[in-house]
Amino acid sequence: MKKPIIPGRPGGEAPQVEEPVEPREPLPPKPDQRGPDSYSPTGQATGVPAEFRAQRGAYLTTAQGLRLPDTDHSLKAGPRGPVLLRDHHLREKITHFDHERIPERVVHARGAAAHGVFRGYGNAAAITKAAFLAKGEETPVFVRFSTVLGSRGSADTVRDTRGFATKFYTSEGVFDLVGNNIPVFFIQDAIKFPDVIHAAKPQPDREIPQAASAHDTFWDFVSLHTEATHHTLWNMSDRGIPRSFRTMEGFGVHTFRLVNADGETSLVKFHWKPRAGVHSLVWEEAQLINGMDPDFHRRDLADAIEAGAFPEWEFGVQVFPDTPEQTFEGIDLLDPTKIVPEELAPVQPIGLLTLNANPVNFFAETEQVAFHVGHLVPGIDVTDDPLLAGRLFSYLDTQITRLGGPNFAQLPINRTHAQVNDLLRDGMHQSAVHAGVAPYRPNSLDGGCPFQAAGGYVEAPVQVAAAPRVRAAPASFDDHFSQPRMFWLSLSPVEREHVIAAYTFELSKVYEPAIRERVVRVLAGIDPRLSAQVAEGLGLPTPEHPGKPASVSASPALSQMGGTWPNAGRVIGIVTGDDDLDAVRRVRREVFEAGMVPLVVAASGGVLPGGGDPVPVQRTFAGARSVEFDALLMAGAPGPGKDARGVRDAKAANGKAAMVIDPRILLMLHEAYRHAKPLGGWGDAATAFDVAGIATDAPGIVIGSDPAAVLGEVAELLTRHRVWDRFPAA
Ligand code: HDE
Repeated sequence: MKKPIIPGRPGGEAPQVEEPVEPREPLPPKPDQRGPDSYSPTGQATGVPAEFRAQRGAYLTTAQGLRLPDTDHSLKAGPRGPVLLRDHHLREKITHFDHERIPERVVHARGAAAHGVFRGYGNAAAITKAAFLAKGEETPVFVRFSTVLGSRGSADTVRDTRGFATKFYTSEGVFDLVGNNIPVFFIQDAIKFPDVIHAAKPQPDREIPQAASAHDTFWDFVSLHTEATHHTLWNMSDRGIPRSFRTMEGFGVHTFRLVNADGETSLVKFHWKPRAGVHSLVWEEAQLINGMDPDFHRRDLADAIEAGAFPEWEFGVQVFPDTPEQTFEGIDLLDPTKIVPEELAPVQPIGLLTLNANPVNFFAETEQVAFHVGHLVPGIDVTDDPLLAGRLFSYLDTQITRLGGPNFAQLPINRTHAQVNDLLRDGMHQSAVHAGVAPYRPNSLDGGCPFQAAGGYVEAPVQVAAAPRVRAAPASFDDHFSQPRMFWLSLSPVEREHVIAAYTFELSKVYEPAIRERVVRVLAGIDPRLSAQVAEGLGLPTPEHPGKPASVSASPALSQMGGTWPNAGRVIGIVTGDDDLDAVRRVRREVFEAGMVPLVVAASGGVLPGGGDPVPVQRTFAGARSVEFDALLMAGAPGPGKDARGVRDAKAANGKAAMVIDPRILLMLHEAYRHAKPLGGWGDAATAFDVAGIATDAPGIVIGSDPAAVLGEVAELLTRHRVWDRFPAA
């Protein structure tokens, strides 16, 4: 078995208490980390080992490599004297620091990324000639997940759409699939993008709220602009608060056009299907996490990779014939507010993505990576989706401001692994050293090079309709309600309750009654029960339904509930007093062996007393909160810790004179119970549940005498993600 790891170690080796003074080379990256592969700006593999691209040598230098004996004092006229302008080191250090920031992304500013590998299954040859999809072909990838609305430092578990952008470094050039975890979009035409984003971002006067759609301008816009109804409904569903990046689906959203070796075309929609299943937080949990651990998703991704629970997704396509109408079963494939139900066009898996390394440097990689929907490879082409058209312009343009010039493709994380001979020259931060005298075509002075490639990328020669020039959309884009209704009908009763609660919460934050009323009217177009329940929560009259709700069938594939999935990488809290530590040691080992992460929670830190393996305490009663765990195991009934005093820790102030169980642990049990998490225990654990007022025969509570059996049942419950039958829908 692999040596078990509690993820989160900050450096390459554990430091000593004393400051190190013996000069030595920089430490290598941690074993879970990998930088971009070593390529020149012109796509030549350099073979330079990763460590040679980072800082080198044991001694402090300037940027010019000049060794420095002192970086703690500026150069002065005497120890108290004025600082001298000639201090080159001071000026270099401060000037560089002054320019360390670059503009954050205008949307998707908050993100986290990982390296990985994509393996083609080889079954897509009939529809595309893309080389990276060939059987067994392995392509390095870099994947960045993001929220849309928040600034770079905003919290991870806000209600929002998530970005899912993949850079494939293929042998034919870079292919970027810049998708989301929601398969539809707010708008049908890119010209509306500034409108929807201005409405959803913090309001321009007070710049609040941060990273949240629960405010007047967002709801004002989406209620007047009803093509946003479908996407908004997905955001208000559990999809808006994913448990983890690892448990999100990904979607290309637009319809793309694939081309095979014979030049035949088909239309497709791209999907990422997570091996771990699609799972979400519950709203109260998401809100608590935003305070307790605003880096929750980022940490979860890095920890899972460090612990060896590599996140995986199957890459899949829904395939449609490329007909002149570009519709499938009456669904307009150019309308990005529509999906094609998987029951009508199954998702066919064509490859596997595995994320297996964390970046070495956030700024160099995650911040500087530049995706672009126009980064295509032979065999993959775009369609006339008007939303996609605007993106083809925007992604190139935005990098010029964000990354300071037109040479961003030369940044190490963006370098292609295919040879580059592009006739683009000069510009800010040029890092290729171009030779020759004829950067133009045709030329004879450079021997005619570069030559146009006969087998190179050709846009599919699709017939463009002869049509008058208009600012208009096709009539089929006017249907804004049938698919939201399909989504609503596809959700399980518990998921529908979550949707009702989400709309009610968000609208309760809207100041203007007219906007609330307008939204509730829009909801009536989806479903009368939805609008009536939200209206009730807001104290508004039940709106009239504008007509009969669209007659549509459910698409069961849209529900997140009802299956079982692997529980690898899930986090189990083992709460212990000081009794039966052998059982704690054994269970901790078994959690590791089951591929999950055990975190021991005890009254105070350090290492658990007694013989056997040294078991470090990862969380104290004061420091832990239920939201860090997917399930809790109670090793007995821990009495109050020494710091269980309201003056020290407000969580301990429960107002009761006699404390039998530590009040922080009772709070933890209450929260985990409310959040439908599996709970288990042995020894005296039943007492803890009794004191917490939790019935031990409630669904998802496992009490037994054999810790291994309790763990087994809890692990089994985790394969269904949560104990949804604890709170059944009416
Ligand atoms: Fe984006 N989007 N977008 N978007 N988008 C950006 O590009 C834009 C849209 C998506 O991790 C920006 O480099 C326009 C749909 C992701 O770096 C910018 C329109 C989908 C990311 C931009 C859309 C996306 C971005 C900001 C309407 C899902 C993060 C910084 C036509 C299919 C990529 C940047 C990363 C980022 C423009 C709509 C996904 C400004 C104009 C639809 C995942 O170029």
